[in-house]
Amino acid sequence: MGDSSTKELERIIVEDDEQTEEPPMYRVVLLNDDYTTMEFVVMILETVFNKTTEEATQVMLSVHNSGAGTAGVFTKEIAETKVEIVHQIARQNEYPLKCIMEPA
Ligand code: TYC
Repeated sequence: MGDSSTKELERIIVEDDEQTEEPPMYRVVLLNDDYTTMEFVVMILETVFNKTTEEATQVMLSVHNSGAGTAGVFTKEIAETKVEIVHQIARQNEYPLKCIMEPA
């Protein structure tokens, strides 16, 4: 194969890679506090982050014991929406529960 067709193959491969590039992902991290109930955090993890009760309980306990923990990893817009929804439901229920997002 000639040098120019190798270059052409490389160009096609690079172009293909660029077209299939994954979007940047963001981790939504729940923060511990002393006032939000464990039950409420489990409910949030089940309803907003689609976790089973067992998974939700594990994440909640990990946040409770270590200060923070991952609720999930999402594209930017979905992560932003989930953070807003958590804060909105927490506010409505007068809990100080906070979560943040960070590049995954
Ligand atoms: N620390 C809280 C308690 O003892 C429970 C809790 C867990 C709160 C996780 C927030 O993100 C959190 N009631």
